[in-house]
Amino acid sequence: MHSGEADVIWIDDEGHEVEGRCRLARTLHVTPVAGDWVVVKGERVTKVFARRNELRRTQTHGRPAQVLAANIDLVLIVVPLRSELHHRMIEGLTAMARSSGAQPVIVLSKRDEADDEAEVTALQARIHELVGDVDQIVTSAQSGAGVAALRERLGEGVTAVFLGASGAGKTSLLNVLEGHHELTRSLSRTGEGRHATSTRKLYRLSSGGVLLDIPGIRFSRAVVDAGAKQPDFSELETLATECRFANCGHGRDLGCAVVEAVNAGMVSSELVEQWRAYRAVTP
Ligand SMILES: Nc1nc2c(ncn2[C@@H]2O[C@H](COP(=O)(O)OP(=O)(O)OP(=O)(O)O)[C@@H](O)[C@H]2O)c(=O)[nH]1
Ligand SMILES: [Mg+2]
Ligand SMILES: [Zn+2]
Repeated sequence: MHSGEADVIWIDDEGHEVEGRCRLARTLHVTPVAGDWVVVKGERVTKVFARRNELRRTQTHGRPAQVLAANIDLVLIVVPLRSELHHRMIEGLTAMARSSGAQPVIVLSKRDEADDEAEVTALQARIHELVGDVDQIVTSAQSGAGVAALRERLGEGVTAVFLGASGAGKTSLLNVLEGHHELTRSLSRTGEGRHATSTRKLYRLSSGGVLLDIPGIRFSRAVVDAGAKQPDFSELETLATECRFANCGHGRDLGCAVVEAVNAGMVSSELVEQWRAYRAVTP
């Protein structure tokens, strides 16, 4: 999705599925998001159909919630087996799915990195404590474990979205589901790395479903420590009121007061990262 444009998939007169980028008609009052159904006339998106549901990320300061995706049936929350458990994120993403009316499913990834079945069972029990009765699927993109079970959930007419931290293995799972070769992240020595998936992408799966691959949320350690006290963000929140756009992402947006303050050395970029991570998981 780009500003003023949308990538649209449609069926042409011969019954073939085609994909193209369309400009948005000026008269549109809703900006389409991934998962929207639209009307295209003369290569312009002229209408966005009413949404069955919206996956929303709440923003602070009474700003409108950011709609991540629409018409979602299944929210696949990808949690790698061998990492510290991101409690807040798992709870936050599950709550986000539930409040939209979509069904959350926890997808434990990288099963091959666990020592034994006991480790897997223990993690599943901890997740159950956190979020209660949510289906859990144990998978490995490397060994292919659990991929068939995942595919089964992605049948005809199902629209699903992958959510989870950057590096959790979302794109890798998509690749084994479909035999694609989308770019996956390679870990740097520090384990930090970058987002491999930089934009939301929608894939039509051979199993009949549709899967959205959304880039992961980067989590800094301080944020995810269970019970860690939330840092003081008041200065940032004040700065943010001066950004040119109300829905500023404080990244590459024009006229961003937060980025200006970071560039001027007045605010640490680490604090901004933490703040973003907090906002991303606070439903
Ligand atoms: N051992 C093991 N490594 C995996 C598995 N799946 C993914 N990885 C590795 O984990 C890293 C991150 O995988 P990605 O699929 O790019 O993660 P992502 O969730 O798409 O990350 P973003 O696009 O940044 O949100 C890569 O180095 C993968 O090779 C797995 O099942 N087992
Ligand atoms: Mg990815
Ligand atoms: Zn900003």
